[in-house]
Amino acid sequence: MTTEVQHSDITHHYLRAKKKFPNVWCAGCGNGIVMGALIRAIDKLGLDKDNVAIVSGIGCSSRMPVYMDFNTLHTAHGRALAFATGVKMAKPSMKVIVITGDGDALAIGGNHFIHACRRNIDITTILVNNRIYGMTGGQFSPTTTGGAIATTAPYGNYEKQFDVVNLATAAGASYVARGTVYHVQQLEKLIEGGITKKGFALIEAVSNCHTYYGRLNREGDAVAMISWMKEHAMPIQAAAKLPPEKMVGKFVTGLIHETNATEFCEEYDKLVERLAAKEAGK
Ligand SMILES: Cc1ncc(C[n+]2csc(CCOP(=O)(O)OP(=O)(O)O)c2C)c(N)n1
Ligand code: SF4
Repeated sequence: MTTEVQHSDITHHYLRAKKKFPNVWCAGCGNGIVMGALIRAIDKLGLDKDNVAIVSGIGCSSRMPVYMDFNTLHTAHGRALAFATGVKMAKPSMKVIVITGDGDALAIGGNHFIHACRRNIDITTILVNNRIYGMTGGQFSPTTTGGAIATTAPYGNYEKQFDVVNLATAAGASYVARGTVYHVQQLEKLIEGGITKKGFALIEAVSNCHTYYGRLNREGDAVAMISWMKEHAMPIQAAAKLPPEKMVGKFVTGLIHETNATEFCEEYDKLVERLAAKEAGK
């Protein structure tokens, strides 16, 4: 933890405040809330800035590493996890954090996503789920709610949506959580847990794109969309006590799945050791 920095200055200490601001996000976008939660989680864990790499693809949420003063890679759309895997393999001691959108991670990057979970590589992924392509003007994504309007679904989206946490759990991730930009302290804690977990960690951050999703679906402005999260999120402990009919229309938040499984970089190191020993005739 930085001792010379006052709590109120924490975010600025970790931002490229003089070079990269003002930011591109619409006023009220959840992306800034997620970025603040990530910064506070990193500060709380006392991580050395030089030992953190933040990687993203392309999208509004994927702009985050541009603003943050760490080792950062703003890569190609959908390819954040492929680049992050390379960073982690080259420097396993580094904390590698991926910021991605629902389109970036689950559409063009869907294959990278499931295989990163399957490999259980020690990367923390924060998937900002605003249920739409924000940056390119509101096209539907793999998490757009069935029936919802998007610029590419003017009569309503007839595709089924992914449940991100179920997908990550089934694919083999070690730590799977869901938070929202309303429940910011919980989100911060979930991110902290993901960073400290050995193996692949997925934190879905339910966020708002009022500019496209909210406007097209008459869900209102940022305040209305974030208030909706307050009304419809149910902590996993409370959800477990409720009958199914009380959960209709609600979604579960918190740490949803955690397991200890072999981690990719460690398995790779063991293989290298084994082959080196064999070559040395041991
Ligand atoms: C290879 C490639 N295909 C498509 C695009 C166009 N593109 C840029 S951002 C984006 C979608 C972003 O949506 P999402 O990942 O959900 O992030 P958000 O903007 O909503 O945060 C697309 C399709 C691109 N930049 N590169
Ligand atoms: S377009 Fe949507 S996701 Fe992008 S900055 Fe604006 S509100 Fe946020």
